[in-house]
Amino acid sequence: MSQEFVNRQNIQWFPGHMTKTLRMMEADIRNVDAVLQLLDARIPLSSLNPEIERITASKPHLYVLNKADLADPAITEQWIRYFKSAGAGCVAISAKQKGGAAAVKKAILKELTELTAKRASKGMTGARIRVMVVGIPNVGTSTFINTFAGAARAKAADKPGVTRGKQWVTVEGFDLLDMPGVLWKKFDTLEIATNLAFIGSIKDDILDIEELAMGLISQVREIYPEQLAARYKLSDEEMRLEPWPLVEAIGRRRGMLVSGGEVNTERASIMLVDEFRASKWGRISLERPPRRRDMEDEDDLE
Ligand SMILES: Nc1nc2c(ncn2[C@@H]2O[C@H](COP(=O)(O)OP(=O)(O)OP(=O)(O)O)[C@@H](O)[C@H]2O)c(=O)[nH]1
Ligand SMILES: [Mg+2]
Repeated sequence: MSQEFVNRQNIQWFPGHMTKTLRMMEADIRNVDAVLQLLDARIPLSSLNPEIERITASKPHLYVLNKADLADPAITEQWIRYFKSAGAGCVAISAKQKGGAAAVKKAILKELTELTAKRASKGMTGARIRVMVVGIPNVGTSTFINTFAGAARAKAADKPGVTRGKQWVTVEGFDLLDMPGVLWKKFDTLEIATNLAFIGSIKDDILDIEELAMGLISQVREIYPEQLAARYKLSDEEMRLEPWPLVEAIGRRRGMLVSGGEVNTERASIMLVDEFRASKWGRISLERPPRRRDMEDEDDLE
């Protein structure tokens, strides 16, 4: 199937302010002790920004698989093993829940034991730990900072591009630097681009919502057929429909008709994408870890 919605050359998913953000990160990286890179637990590798990796490589680094409440828990476990086996610090959280912030705090302190010991030996016990919090648009950095701080200190909302400038938030023992979400210029594969579009990190108004919905149901039908069928009460026959008639069938079932009895496919598509993002289809991971040679032996033991 053609996935034209992100494949067009003229799509501006890398607007000018993102270049500015990357420059800001380059300048501020010197002033922090560690980096928290938030990834979306549903698409950990597709949401891993290679530009952020490059800029932050010199600092202790922790990967936070956020929105774990929306992802398939069994797959998230596999991802944690995947990152850890590569020697990277990794925790899975839901930034909206207090427990997530506590888990990250513990992991940062573990990552920085050397630094805190060094500071203590110099009598610098009061020095706060400075952490840059980064990620792709809409991944939840501002929400995370608010939960960590126990108060709404950074603006957060259900769309990409909410944070525009950087903002320091001081919390007991920590200075957290909230950064605008940022993408990168050229996605290696179309799959990365579509995954980012599905979870809402690329502005919807530059995407074709009907193509987006068709792409999403096609992909989820492959990996979680029961969940899709259950949500829209689809028969076996309907589950075998091409994506377009399938969107029509779902829209008709929901009574989304225009005069003349045709299905309002735009409305149906918006509903489908919204319901997926609100996890009405259940907990879904769109990406699975690639198999690593060093992990295969471990799997055999299970
Ligand atoms: N279900 C769920 N939703 C979350 C979680 N973290 C954040 N969100 C929601 O995701 C949306 C985006 O959150 P923000 O904190 O504004 O994201 P951001 O990374 O700061 O985004 P930009 O500033 O736009 O780059 C909001 O609607 C949050 O409520 C999570 O762990 N689980
Ligand atoms: Mg933000």
